[in-house]
Amino acid sequence: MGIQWFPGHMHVTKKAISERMKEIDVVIELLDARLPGSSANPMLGNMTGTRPKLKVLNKQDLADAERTQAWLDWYNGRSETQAIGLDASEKAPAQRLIKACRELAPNRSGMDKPLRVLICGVPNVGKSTLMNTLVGRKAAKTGDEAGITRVEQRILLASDFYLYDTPGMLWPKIVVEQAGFHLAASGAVGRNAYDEEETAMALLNSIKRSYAPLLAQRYKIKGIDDISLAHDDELLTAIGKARGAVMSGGRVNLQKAAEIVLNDFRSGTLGRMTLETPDEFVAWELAAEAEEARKQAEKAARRQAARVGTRMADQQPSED
Ligand SMILES: Nc1nc2c(ncn2[C@@H]2O[C@H](COP(=O)(O)OP(=O)(O)OP(=O)(O)O)[C@@H](O)[C@H]2O)c(=O)[nH]1
Ligand SMILES: [Mg+2]
Repeated sequence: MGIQWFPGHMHVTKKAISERMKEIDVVIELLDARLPGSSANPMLGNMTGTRPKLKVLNKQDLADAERTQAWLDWYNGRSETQAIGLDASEKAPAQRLIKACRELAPNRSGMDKPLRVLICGVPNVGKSTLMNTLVGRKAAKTGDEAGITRVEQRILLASDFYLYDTPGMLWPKIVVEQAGFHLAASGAVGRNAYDEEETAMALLNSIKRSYAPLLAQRYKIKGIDDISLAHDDELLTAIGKARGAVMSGGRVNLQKAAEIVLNDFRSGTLGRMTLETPDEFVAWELAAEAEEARKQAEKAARRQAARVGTRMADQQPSED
């Protein structure tokens, strides 16, 4: 079933955003540039309707620059979206964002028709940090943890420019299994909703495909000839050994090894990397949809068989 996290407060946020949408002119969806497919909310299209949308690939400083460009080209190649890359703490690029918003709703300006922009995105992606950079002061609370912002907050950027910061939100069913792991690895999922060993292994699986040399460099792994072909548990064990995460008796402490890998990825210590390409993500989505359709068909067939069974039982002559 993969990782799922849609606690009650996200349900409340979803309702609040849908309600607020009536008076919003532009929607900014902040994506994590290290996982631009996995961090895109599939419900957002329905929630925002025809409003202009801007996808912002944030935490660009932690992502692979070449892949960020590939994702920007991919999003910008679709008629319904516009995308730009950003590092939420940098002032100058943030100004580009303000300009882009104004261009998306040129009819909104002046105090009687202020431009109203809503910022949304998965937990911990940097929404409040971006708000603070845009207004030039610490107006919203930030923190390296999912679920810092609890209620919507409106900030005046100028007398005719309102910004709404919203609490981080995921969606009720994450159908792409890799997306759940990538989100958890990035810090977008509450700590009790995922297993760290399993997530670290899934993360290593994504990293080793494209960034095996960075793993070799960071962990000085011994005993594995080709990291890109290693099994995920073998890799995690080797990392644990290399980093001294060993218990009495010599067994590797996989939990500790997993924490090391997750922390190194989150902080950027492992190097700049992007876990997915547009082509990979589209293929995962198609595979997940096909699997979902197969399950639904199986369920329908089971229901049909049960109905036929009941009908036949009803038609049997009674024994007495
Ligand atoms: N490296 C890097 N870190 C960032 C960037 N933007 C935000 N962060 C960090 O990411 C963490 C989360 O930032 P917040 O602004 O609190 O994220 P949020 O999206 O408001 O999170 P919630 O309110 O929990 O949904 C903080 O530790 C920030 O310092 C960025 O562009 N680059
Ligand atoms: Mg926040």
